[in-house]
Amino acid sequence: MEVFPGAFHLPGYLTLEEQIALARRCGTIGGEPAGFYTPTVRYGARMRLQMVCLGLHWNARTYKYEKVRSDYDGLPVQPLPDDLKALARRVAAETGMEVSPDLCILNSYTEEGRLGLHQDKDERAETIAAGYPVVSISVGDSAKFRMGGTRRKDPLRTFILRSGDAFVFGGPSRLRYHGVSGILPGTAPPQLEIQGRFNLTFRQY
Ligand code: MD6
Ligand code: FE
Repeated sequence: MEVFPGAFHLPGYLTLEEQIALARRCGTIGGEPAGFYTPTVRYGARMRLQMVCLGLHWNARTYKYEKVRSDYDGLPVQPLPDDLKALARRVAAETGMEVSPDLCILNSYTEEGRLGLHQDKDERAETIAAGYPVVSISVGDSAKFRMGGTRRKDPLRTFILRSGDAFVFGGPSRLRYHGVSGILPGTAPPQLEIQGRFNLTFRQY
């Protein structure tokens, strides 16, 4: 369903089996040596989530992408697996959009997790101008996801992102402010056997 021009919420995109497999996968990726860590942003604040990037690393101090985690441990970033790339392409195609993702940011939230209001604007200017979408997939606990306009002060709408939901935002919505204002504890399907929430955002650099 199109929630803003170029922004689509696809509830229940993944089957329960796919959610189980993806949740496991996220745990495995996060447990690798170049796995989950808590980023510290420019002004010294620790983010209220754990992150691991695939394909290209997002440096929380410079807001730039790089091949090694120079703001944390210097380890080379893990590659972005082809099947995950293909999954993101399929989601985008479902909304009539096209994207060739070369990186993914995987976030892990506990029940206290949050993500402040932000724009995704650290990809190449050409990519953003062309409106290539960011494709988001969530598994685990539900999240309160807020989305506004292209100015921080614009009014916000809240969407509940549940396990298996996809969210795509591109075209004229590519630079809308958005964030996660809270996690709804204990809402993950029990078959996932996880607490908390994983969110993957696939992007084209
Ligand atoms: C999250 N997602 O859902 C954080 N960004 O945990 C994002 O910040 C995000 O969902 C760009 C596009 C889709 C998203
Ligand atoms: Fe974002």
